[in-house]
Amino acid sequence: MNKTLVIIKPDGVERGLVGKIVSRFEDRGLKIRIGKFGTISKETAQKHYDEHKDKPFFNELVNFITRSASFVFVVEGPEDTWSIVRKMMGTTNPKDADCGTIRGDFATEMTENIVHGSDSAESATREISLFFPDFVL
Ligand code: 3AN
Repeated sequence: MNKTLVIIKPDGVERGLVGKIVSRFEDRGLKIRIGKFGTISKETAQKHYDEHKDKPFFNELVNFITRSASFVFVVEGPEDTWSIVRKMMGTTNPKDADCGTIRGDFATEMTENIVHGSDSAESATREISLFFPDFVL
């Protein structure tokens, strides 16, 4: 089995979408393996978004994801589960996201795009270790 990390970001939690979003993954046949609610620390957010540290929107990104509680969880499924989850999320910019995807159904703004999902098998391993260091992959 194969695992990936998903974050329902502060906008998704604030809008009460956690149950609906988790249900989509479960309805698809994916399993929720471990999860936690809480406000992500600045330090963890900076590590998580390290690849964007030189981008002009980096501070906005860190401030947004640390503004209130997120629901961070590990999803398990078949090979390349990260890719299944990414398709279910829709494109990064919700304006372009297809209807039927999470972003296409629940979001319109790039800055408030509801969910994060690891974008490769390597990212999934790195991000699961960052948020769940005691979780055995
Ligand atoms: P994704 O969340 O689809 O993996 P990434 O990793 O490219 O997308 O970007 C991480 C986050 O950074 C996005 N969720 C989005 O909120 C923000 N972001 C990406 N590109 C831009 C941009 N050009 N302007 C503002 N925010 C951006």
